[in-house]
Amino acid sequence: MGNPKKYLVTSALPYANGPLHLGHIAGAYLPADIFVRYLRIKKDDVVFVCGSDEHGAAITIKAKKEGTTPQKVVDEFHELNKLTFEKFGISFDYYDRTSAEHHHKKAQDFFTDLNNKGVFEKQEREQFYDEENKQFLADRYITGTCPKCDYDAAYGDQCEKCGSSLSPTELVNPKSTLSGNAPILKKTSHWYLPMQDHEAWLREWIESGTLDGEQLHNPKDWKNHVIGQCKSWVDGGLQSRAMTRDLDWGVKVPLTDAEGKVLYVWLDAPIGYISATNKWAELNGFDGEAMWKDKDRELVHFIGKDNIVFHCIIFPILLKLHGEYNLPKNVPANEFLNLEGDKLSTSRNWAVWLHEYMEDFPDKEDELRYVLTSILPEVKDSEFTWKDYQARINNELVAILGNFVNRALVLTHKYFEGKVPAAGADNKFVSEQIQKAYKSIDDNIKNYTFRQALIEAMNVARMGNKFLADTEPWKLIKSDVEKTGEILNTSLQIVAHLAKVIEAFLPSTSAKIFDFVGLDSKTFDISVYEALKGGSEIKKPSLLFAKIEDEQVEKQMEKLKDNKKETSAPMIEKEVVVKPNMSFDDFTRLDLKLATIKSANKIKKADRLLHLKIDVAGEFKDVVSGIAEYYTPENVIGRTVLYLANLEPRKIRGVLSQGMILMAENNKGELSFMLPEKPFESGAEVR
Ligand code: B3M
Ligand code: ZN
Repeated sequence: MGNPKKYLVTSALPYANGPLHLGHIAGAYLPADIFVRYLRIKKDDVVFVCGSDEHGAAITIKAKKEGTTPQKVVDEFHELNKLTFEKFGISFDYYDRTSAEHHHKKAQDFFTDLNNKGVFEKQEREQFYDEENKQFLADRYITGTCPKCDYDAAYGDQCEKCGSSLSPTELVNPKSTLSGNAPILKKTSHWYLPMQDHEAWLREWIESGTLDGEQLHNPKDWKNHVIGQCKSWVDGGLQSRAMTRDLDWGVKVPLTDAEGKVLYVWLDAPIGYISATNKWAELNGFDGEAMWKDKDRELVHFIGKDNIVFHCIIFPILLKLHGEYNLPKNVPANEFLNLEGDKLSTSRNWAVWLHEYMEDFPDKEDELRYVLTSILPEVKDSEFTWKDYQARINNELVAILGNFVNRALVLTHKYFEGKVPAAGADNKFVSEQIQKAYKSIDDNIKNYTFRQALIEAMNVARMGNKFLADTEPWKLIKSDVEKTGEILNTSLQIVAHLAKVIEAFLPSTSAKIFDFVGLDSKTFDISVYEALKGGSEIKKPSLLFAKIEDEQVEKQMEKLKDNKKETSAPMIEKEVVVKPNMSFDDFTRLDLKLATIKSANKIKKADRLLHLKIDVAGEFKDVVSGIAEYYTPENVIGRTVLYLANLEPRKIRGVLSQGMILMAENNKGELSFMLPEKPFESGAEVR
């Protein structure tokens, strides 16, 4: 097995502003988990850390939108995501959170260290500012059209479509996500990282894997699309980038002349990897800092492609400037996972949420791990569909893996009372195939080609099925019991090794099979073909997988469609219904009253409109109201309603509409009247 190798593996810290969907899982978590589980099986020395990213505009915008505090948002989603990862079997050694005090301290120390080294330039520059909200607009507070790919919902620091790293002033048609207004420019001071000073060594490190004459990695081991992205940024010229922000949520800049400023979230979050390692180390009696500095420990970042610039350019610059810390040995970023023919989108709710999956399909985490691993977007975008989910489970997990294990075990019970029959001589081919499978799984996992690794593992089950089909022990039993026993012995050895080859991919299933055959995965020796000795007992198996029925996937597809929000431009400001404050004086200008609907009539050729006559303390008014899709005239006559009396009168379809009936509208666009809690006379004031 060789000397244990040392690894430090990270998965991107998910923003604690929402739940996890399958795109996240296929990007940065499942591949990392397979990799780590596999290294642990090989008895390598590996530490696997992650945590919630709890700072930045992703969080504060969400809090504003929900009318709550950033702390409440991160508390909710940190807990939910941590639990969901656990249920799904993502085996982090430590799941941290960046709001933790130890992280704030680490991030501040890191910043102070760099600042003392003089690496930042404090500069006063003009930045976008929302006058209505009195706030500087960085990162997700500003959107506009990406100057590189024309995507119309690029953020101020990054375009998530093409991955470009941007500064707000590069956006075409910039708009504040708070007010929707075009921003103005206003001066503010920040600490800038002159990234352009680092182009030369970055280019060398990316293209040849060398730094200061030392070979740190082989660029051939990196994915082409990762190197391609990095090269094009460096070739395009790097720019100085602000490492601080004018915000009140985040890690405070530890300087006296930095009142009201926090660290840029993309400075703070990657340092979270170090904080998490240190916390884990502290709890387990190790030295986390030493691990980050140990030249023999390989640092591997699993991320989605939209995070490449931060992990391959910005964080390496910071690590190198800090000194001593290792640079990543590899950053095997994945591309994007699409869903049922469309891009995954949180704002349009076009996603399969992992916590909902775990509720709808309890204990079926291995089924999802299998399907996702089979379609990981390793080198190009890929697609999840419920039909494919069903087909892969029914045709592969049930028909191949489950079927083989079940047949081998059931036949052993039927013919040999559940005892492993004696081995024959002729199993060289099978034993060679098993060793070949171990070898190619090893090659593929180390190459981050997990899809192929899983195919190689499943080939062991395929071989088992073919072996049974070729030898037909259910027929042979009638004429040759001894030979039948030998066939089942071979089949059971395949079952045992099958448990091992699938272990990193399907941990629960692997554990079940090990339990059936009475072996311990921890002491299992892959080099020994005869894993099961003749005469040893095996358990009666239960079924490993159940078929997924049509109704189950139809239900999921309906759920997706029902929950989909139609928005023409999937921009964040569609979600952000945050209106600027108004003065009390402004509020008192609203003349709000209760009114009673006396008559209602449809308006010709206007499907949405009703012409209402309302009684306001004995006075009759005409109002044209857009409620006809939800209410018939009969349904509204006699209702008491909330009425805005002093809206400028307006002629609508020939009727002079005097004011407006106020309705509540939910996010599906459904309407509801707002009725007084007790019967009140019309004309009562609403304040
Ligand atoms: N939270 C971005 C994301 O969730 C960010 C990753 C941080 S990794 C240090 O896509
Ligand atoms: Zn772009």
